Amino acid sequence: MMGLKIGITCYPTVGGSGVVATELGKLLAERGHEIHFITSSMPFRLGKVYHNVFYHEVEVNHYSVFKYPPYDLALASKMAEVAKREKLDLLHVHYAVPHAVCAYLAKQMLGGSMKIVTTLHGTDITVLGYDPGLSEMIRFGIEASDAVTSVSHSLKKETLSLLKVEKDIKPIHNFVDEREYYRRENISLKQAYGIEEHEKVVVHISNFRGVKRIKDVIHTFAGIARKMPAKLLLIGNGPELTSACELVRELDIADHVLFLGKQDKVADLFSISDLKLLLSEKESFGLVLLEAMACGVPVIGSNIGGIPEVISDGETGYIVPLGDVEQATELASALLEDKEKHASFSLNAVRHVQSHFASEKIVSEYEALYTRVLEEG
Ligand code: GMT
Repeated sequence: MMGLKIGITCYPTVGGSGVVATELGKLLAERGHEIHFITSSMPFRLGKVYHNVFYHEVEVNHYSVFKYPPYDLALASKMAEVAKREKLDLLHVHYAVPHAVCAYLAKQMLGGSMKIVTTLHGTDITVLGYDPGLSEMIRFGIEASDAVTSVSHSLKKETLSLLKVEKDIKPIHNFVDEREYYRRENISLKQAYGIEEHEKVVVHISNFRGVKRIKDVIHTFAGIARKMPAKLLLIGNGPELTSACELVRELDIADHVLFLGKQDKVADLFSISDLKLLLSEKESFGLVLLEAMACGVPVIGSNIGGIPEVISDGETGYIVPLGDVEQATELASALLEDKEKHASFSLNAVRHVQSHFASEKIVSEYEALYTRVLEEG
């Protein structure tokens, strides 16, 4: 395929959508495309220098006439400027609002010929889509895009039924970079955290928003810790962190829970973990499940959103009804106690990621979509 010039806009510093957009940009660059990140700050996963990856910062001026600094207008203007100067073939934006709407504005500023690909990640639909003040705008952003993808079939279904859009939405699952996510031996890290060799390690990573139901994670772990020596790694930061600390104290399991805050090199932490819990009430995909499985960590997730598309129930982990802490505890304990079963789940998890979510496969799907959009003229 001929090298394309692609603009990418995402929220660069937080969350799975920023990770996916950045990783996609890196892998596209490695395949010979020229990538222009148009974002408010440097994408945090960029890692190294690429000769064909550029970063264009969106600067928002704080003029006193504006009560609210106009980020959306600054972004649209930067998109138009970069697209014109660099002769971009298309803009790939992550999130319908505001990014698809800004891209549409940039397109109009350029005379209407630039192509827009929009990827829906979840929060733009499953949270913002329910806000009557925003839903029309989200629908507009979707319809105005030349192609729209969703990170799961479930998100596509929810978008179609909630927003009644007519646009064809193509589900393209998320992926992980296999060069970063693999299991490595790291006994010294375990020791450094004061985790004994015989202790089981349960892990949860999120932005600690209400939708992640951290309390269910803590209650499930408390049940596990009553049955076997175990530690819980809580990784991340967010609004529910304080109440999570309180619950840990109330349940008298403070000696078993390590709050690690935000961490970048999570593959190292997955490599010392035996089980990952993601018991959210909303999750369009659950990228962390993929990251954990790629590192050979079996996962337990709730039966909502895109989670059942990621976990192979009874093979790479388990899917439990939302809020069913008892079932999660029972399945987790049984798996952690059964060495043979755990080893086979661990192997299945790695293989499942390789066969369904390989970066090669997923990036090719995006490339095919770009080609189609550009051929449509
Ligand atoms: O989960 C979050 O709160 C962050 C959010 C984001 O915008 O980064 O994640 C969404 O996109 C991820 C990448 O596609 C998905 O793996 C997450 O499931 C999705 N979050 C929700 O749907 C709540």
